[in-house]
Amino acid sequence: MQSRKSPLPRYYQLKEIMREKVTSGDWKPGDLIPSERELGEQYGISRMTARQALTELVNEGLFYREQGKGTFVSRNKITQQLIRLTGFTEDISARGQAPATRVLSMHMIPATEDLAERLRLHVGQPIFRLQRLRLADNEPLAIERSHLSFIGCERLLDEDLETQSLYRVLESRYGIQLIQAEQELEAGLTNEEDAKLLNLPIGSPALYTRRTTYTNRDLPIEYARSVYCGHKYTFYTHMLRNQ
Ligand code: 16G
Repeated sequence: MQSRKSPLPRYYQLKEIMREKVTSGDWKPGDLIPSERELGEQYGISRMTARQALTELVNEGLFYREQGKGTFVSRNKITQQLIRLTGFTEDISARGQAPATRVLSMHMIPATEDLAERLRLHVGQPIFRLQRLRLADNEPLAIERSHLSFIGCERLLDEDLETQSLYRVLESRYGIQLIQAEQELEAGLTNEEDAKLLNLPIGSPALYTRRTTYTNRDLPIEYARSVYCGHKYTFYTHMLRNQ
């Protein structure tokens, strides 16, 4: 460590050293950071101090942890713009990355009170429920839990939704025009199930979204609840002040 006499706390000094390694390109996105023990030995500090520095940089988003593997330098975040209504496949392809999907489950369920209200249905009406893990360049980014309702939506059970975009299937196969959506964003921490699917430690920062998408007849067609890895996503919006 540079100086024992420095008035700055030692974990803070280590944080700045590590930050500098990232800024200078010494440590690159995706690189494994030395362990607490290694940092402790290298800088003559305790493991606790090293842990505090690492944890703070994880919380700031500069590093992320992978369950059982260690701490890594974060990659540039994926930006989802919140201006045009686009789907996951379009967003990821627009970045030059390869989108992929793992269908975790799909089945018909009866509308609960909450879903019935969101999709303007009666309680008990059939809903197509689709749970997907979404990946970019083979890295898990999000879990999307979609609920769809339209006449004949049970035919979606026969679609291959691992290789096809849902928005494309709706538009080109079913002639459904997607016009607008409402979306809410909330910060949270991953629970055990989501952390496992996203390959993160339990309690990692995540962005929770709820999106309702409407057709040309202003009817809600999809209500999706999604979880995005906090360290991999930025949401972008552009605002105009009323003139
Ligand atoms: C987005 C939507 C999701 C939709 C998906 C379609 C959110 C919260 N979710 O990720 O509702 O199902 O795009 O993507 O933004 P796809 O066309 O690639 O299947």
